[in-house]
Amino acid sequence: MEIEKWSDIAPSFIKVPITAYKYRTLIQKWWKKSLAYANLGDTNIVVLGRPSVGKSVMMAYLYRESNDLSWKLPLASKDVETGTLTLGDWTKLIRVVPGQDLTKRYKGINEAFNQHQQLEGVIYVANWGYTDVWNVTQKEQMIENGVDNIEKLRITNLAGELEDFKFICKKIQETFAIGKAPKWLAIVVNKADLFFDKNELDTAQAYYHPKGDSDFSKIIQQLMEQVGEQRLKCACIPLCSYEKDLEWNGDTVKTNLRGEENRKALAMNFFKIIANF
Ligand SMILES: Nc1nc2c(ncn2[C@@H]2O[C@H](COP(=O)(O)OP(=O)(O)OP(=O)(O)O)[C@@H](O)[C@H]2O)c(=O)[nH]1
Ligand SMILES: [Mg+2]
Repeated sequence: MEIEKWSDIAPSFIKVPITAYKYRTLIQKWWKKSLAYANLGDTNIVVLGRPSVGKSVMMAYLYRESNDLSWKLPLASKDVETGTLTLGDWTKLIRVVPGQDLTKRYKGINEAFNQHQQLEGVIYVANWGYTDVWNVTQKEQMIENGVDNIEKLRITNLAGELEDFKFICKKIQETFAIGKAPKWLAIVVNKADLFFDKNELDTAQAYYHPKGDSDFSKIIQQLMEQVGEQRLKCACIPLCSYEKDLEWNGDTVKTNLRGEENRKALAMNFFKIIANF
């Protein structure tokens, strides 16, 4: 379903201006509903990904909470975070599974995939290797072990992401065997502000593309072969939830989104794809 080049989504790179308001009404309909009943309900959409890839910040952005002046960046999540999003006449219950706390992580994954009856979609958050490490001691250890610049950090993160994604795909595959399968899988490639360059965006797209030939693409293809391509829709989507430089051992990658309209275009593209699954 996804044909657009990532660099064609953002106004900065395209020659003909897109209809900026094309999806306006669609966006207006997304909001966070009262959490009053949320903790009781079954998960419709589960958000997964390694620690610090930006899951909580992404949800705050999609809920438009992060626009609030009093909003602060969250710390590492200690528990599953529940929210709801409404689009038109449907409301979806979304649960974000924390990356760091292994017990809570496995519990969250197990609940969404094995216990709940209403799982429709899986959002796997990735970020092209631009992941910082929450734990200071772990960070120092990595630097000591030679991961001393951002390029090396990216390589380490991408390897970790492959393993993590493989594990999640195995879980998804198992849901098909027990008749609780989700209908779609979205790979959100977050922190696009750190690789917001025409070539790098398109290189990242090729890497995460369901039909590509990267190691990541191959994991998706293997899953599709196992479950049947018609039974699980899949797309990868670039996003920026928050603009921030990435600093690692004195090496810095600057946030470079070149204007708020690019961020909006990415968000609109996200909503368009999710709404059409
Ligand atoms: N440049 C940039 N940084 C981001 C973006 N989104 C998140 N970050 C950074 O990534 C950090 C981690 O984001 P979180 O959303 O807390 O990460 P998480 O995936 O929820 O991590 P866990 O709670 O450990 O599972 C934030 O504190 C920001 O510094 C983004 O779109 N761009
Ligand atoms: Mg979190």
